[in-house]
Amino acid sequence: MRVLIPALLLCLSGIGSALADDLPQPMGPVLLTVTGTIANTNADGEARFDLEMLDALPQRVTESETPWYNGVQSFSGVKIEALLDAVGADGDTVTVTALNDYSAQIPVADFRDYEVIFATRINGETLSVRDKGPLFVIYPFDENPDLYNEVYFGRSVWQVTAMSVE
Ligand SMILES: Nc1nc2c(c(=O)[nH]1)N[C@H]1C(S)=C(S)[C@@H](COP(=O)(O)O)O[C@H]1N2
Ligand SMILES: [Mo]
Repeated sequence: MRVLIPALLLCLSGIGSALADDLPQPMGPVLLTVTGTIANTNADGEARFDLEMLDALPQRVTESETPWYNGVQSFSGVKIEALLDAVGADGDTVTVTALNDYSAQIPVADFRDYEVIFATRINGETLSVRDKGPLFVIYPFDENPDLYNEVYFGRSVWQVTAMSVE
């Protein structure tokens, strides 16, 4: 018994921290707020990210033609699948919402299948709001030409500020 109880407590606290982890606090301007079925937060039921926190997660570069810019551009940013892992997301769909209140529902499978990013930069420069930033959902169209259609253009939300997990 004397051994069992501490062992049990240790075990329970291990489970607790596996389920819910506090994220660090953003120090700079908050670019993205994540809500919904997430386990890891840094505010009341929300996970808020500044640029530094987004940059600390796994990144990738997508060189692609898009309907929004002339010719091939180099987009870089955080892998959305990694971001969902960081917040402990549990859901099949996300709703991504923009500054202009446009929103799109996106199946979570897309993020894994195509390594979709929230682009934070175009050709190494941070995306300004007038350049459809600060965050832009970018699919790797040139690697997957089948994606070059209205379905995926509609999921390519620019000026993203929020995402909820359902
Ligand atoms: N922020 C934001 N992103 C958006 C939209 C929008 O209205 N606002 N429209 C979506 C749709 S339906 C399409 S087809 C493309 C169109 O982009 P465009 O208006 O720049 O041509 O962007 C997508 N992303
Ligand atoms: Mo569209």
